[in-house]
Amino acid sequence: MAGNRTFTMIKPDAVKAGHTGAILDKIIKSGFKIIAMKYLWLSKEQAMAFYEVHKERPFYGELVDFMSSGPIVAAILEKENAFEAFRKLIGATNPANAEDGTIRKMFAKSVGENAVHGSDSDENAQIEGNFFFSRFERF
Ligand code: FUP
Repeated sequence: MAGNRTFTMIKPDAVKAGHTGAILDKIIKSGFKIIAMKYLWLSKEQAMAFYEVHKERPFYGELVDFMSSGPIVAAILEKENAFEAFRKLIGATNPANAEDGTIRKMFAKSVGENAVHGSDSDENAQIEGNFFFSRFERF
């Protein structure tokens, strides 16, 4: 089952720009089922904890500031080979390198403000989903 689930966030840039509905529509039409979802505003401390794996990277401070700059949508998604299928749907980290039709190509502004997050492994999908959702919030 773990291999069939991934975790995503619609980031503050995309929420602010009014793309939440269009992005959710694209996710659902691409065959992902929403297992859990919430709309929330991360504190700086929560963003720091979520991105702790990147704490030595030069962009960590900017990333934390950006991710706590406005509300986001967090969700657990289900589909066969979920994390790989979803990474394909969102496209490259830098939207300049993302393929046509991908979410980042359509909605992202830059490598920092790149509209969506998608887990990069089954293990991280589970860790990240658990960061946001209890078992009573999954359907
Ligand atoms: P991705 O898995 O595609 O989200 O990309 P990474 O795990 O490499 O990076 C995590 C987040 O850090 C990205 F979504 C945006 C941010 N980032 C930057 O701000 N600058 C960079 O050079 C690389 C990543």
